[in-house]
Amino acid sequence: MVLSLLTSEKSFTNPWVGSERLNQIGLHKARMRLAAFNATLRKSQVFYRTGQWRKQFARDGFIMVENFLPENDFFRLQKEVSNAADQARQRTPSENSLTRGFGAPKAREWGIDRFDGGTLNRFIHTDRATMPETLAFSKNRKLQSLCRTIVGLPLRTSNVRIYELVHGNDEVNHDLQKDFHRDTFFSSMKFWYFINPVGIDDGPFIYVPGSHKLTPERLDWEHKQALHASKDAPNEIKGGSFRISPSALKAMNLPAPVTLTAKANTLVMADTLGFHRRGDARPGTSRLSIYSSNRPYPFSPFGI
Ligand SMILES: O=C(O)CCC(=O)C(=O)O
Ligand SMILES: [Fe+2]
Repeated sequence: MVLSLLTSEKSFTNPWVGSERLNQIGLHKARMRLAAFNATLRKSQVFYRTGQWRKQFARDGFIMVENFLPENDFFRLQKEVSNAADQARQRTPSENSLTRGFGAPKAREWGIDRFDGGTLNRFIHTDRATMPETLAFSKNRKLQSLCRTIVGLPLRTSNVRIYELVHGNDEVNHDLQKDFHRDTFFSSMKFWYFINPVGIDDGPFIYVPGSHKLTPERLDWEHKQALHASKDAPNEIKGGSFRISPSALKAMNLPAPVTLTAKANTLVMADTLGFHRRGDARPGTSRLSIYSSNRPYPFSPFGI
């Protein structure tokens, strides 16, 4: 249906999104521009007082807020989240996966396991009865207002989850999230609030500052990708989460990527329209966080 052009559909297997003729005349760029315009309208409706972070986010496409919670609150939360992760591990020990690409979610009694190549993602549901600290965190006012600033939409409390990531061996089964990419054609938000420190061996988040902006170079690159994807391209490209090589990044006049190693009690929030990846890691290391994302309807001007 032609109307799929006005949805968040990103896959070039869709006959309209992936139409070669329409992409030749700039369809993909037009969708990106229209979505960016709507995101700007949404953000202009936000009156929360997060000035410093708003400016940084607008400039870089990400923010990193250290000492996010007061120390005592953090320690209580850390205890609760670590317990939840330990319990999940006891009930379902983490395994290795040799299946290539993105795996299907597997339901567990405590949440969901899903593999990216050899990397295990565990999402643990917030149990209202036994996880009061996690619940309080998902309703945190500073967190809520930061989300509104960034995507111009509120954070859904029910979508906030405990997230433990366990790195596999990339030489055995490659994790596609460890290649530079942007998630989709419009701005969306992801955050990780780190419960434990993330060192250089733990696969820290890596982001190219300023790469969320639709510069002429970027739009030109997007156009070329879209043309390729609308032809006979491999599934990875047709999927619409375009990947980019380090040399192509340099050619776009973008600054060097920054590796966001983090102390515990640090919030990292990013617009995943910018180029990013999961850092390389020593197999078996893990990252424990509270996580959420908001991928809004891209063509709505209203930030309700
Ligand atoms: O886990 C990470 O550090 C980033 C993974 C990623 O690319 C994403 O969640 O969009
Ligand atoms: Fe991503």
